[in-house]
Amino acid sequence: MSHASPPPDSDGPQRFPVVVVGAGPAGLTVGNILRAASVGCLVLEAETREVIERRPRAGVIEEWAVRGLEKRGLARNLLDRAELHTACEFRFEGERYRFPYGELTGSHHFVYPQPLLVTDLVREYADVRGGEIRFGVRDVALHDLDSDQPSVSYACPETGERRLVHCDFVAGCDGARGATRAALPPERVRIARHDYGIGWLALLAEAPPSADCVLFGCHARGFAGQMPRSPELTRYYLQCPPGDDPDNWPHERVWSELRQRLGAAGAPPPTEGRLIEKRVLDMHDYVVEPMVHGRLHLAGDAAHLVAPIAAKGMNLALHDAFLLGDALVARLTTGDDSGLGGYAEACLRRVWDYQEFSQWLSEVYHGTAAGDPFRAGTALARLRRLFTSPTAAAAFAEQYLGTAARY
Ligand code: RFL
Repeated sequence: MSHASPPPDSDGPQRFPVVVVGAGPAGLTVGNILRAASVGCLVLEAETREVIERRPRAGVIEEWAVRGLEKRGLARNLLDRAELHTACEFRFEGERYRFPYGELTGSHHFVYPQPLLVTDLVREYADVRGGEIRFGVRDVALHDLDSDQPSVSYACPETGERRLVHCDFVAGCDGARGATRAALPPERVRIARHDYGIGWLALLAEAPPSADCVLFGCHARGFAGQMPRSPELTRYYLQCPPGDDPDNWPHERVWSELRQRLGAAGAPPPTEGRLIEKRVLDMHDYVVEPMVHGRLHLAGDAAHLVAPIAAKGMNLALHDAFLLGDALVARLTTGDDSGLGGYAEACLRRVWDYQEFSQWLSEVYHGTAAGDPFRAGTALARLRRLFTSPTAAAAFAEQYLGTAARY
């Protein structure tokens, strides 16, 4: 079996040991791990390179994930430029409560915008490690996944002609709206889904953060969050009805709600700035089980979505990618199948743990605004417990940072 990438050939069928569908954090990390072991790999991406390098999304990366990137030579810029966060602040009942998770766990969060990470990963994959990548592909289709000779076809962006690529394995890393999940036979797949019945208006403001850490405002008007992204850029969230129209949220209304929901004694109000992103996210989670069908292995949002309530999605995507990349290398270089055999189970333990934490945290964030005095009472009890019980605080910190010794 050849592990080298074949020369680009625009016409006839091609062969790569691995085809990765999707150039997000998961797909590019898998690709980089494969290339570091000289395993041939083709990444197929629906968007252009410019689009994937600019798409704003996540920012909070857990320390174990950064160490995983570092171990694979993928964290140089991140370690130079990311901000380290060691605390967050809850605001409720008009007061501010700082939660020093760094002191409780000895671990911290890295704040590094997802587009910068994707830019680093695509440069390393394509320009340094010589990985093949095709941007702008259309209509990706997977074939013969339960044979040992699967293939992937796609429409070429320039000519519209269909191209066929033979491979040994397909990595489905094409996110929540991709094509690979649909290739799982419906009778063999279980999709567990949870809808929160809540929307979040996700905002990016050209303004410095009003505090040096993440803020969670648990308010009777609804949740508000502040996530610093850089000295000039801040992400804000405002709870809103699911399916709300972002046009219902003009500049004045956004800043007025942020001031009220994040307001607390002695706290400076949020610094206003131009809103460069404004979209409504309907909060939902799903988990696809199994994550594997024949020669197809799903990773990241293609396999499981966690609403951004606890900032976990990209971390899970990286966790999957580390396991899948290493397992494919072992299989393709030494014939060792054990990593692939245990892949889904090893991913899903952390996935379900993070899902449960997101649900717990959702009630903390949204319970006070549920219009139900009972839920408001229990949400406030959960919040107060974090600041009165060291045991509860330690457990929260462990879940927030993903530092449990075992999942
Ligand atoms: P991605 O990043 O969606 O990448 C998938 C790639 O596949 C391409 N694609 C296709 N390519 C070929 N053919 C097709 N048919 C294709 N369909 C799609 C897409 O163009 C894309 O390039 O998935 P991946 O790699 O699994 O990574 C997942 C993360 O992006 C996601 O979980 C996070 O962004 C979630 N998330 C956060 N996660 C964190 O860990 N920390 C955070 O602070 C955090 N903040 C967030 C977030 C997600 C957000 N949104 C937009 C839901 C904040 C927000 C607002």
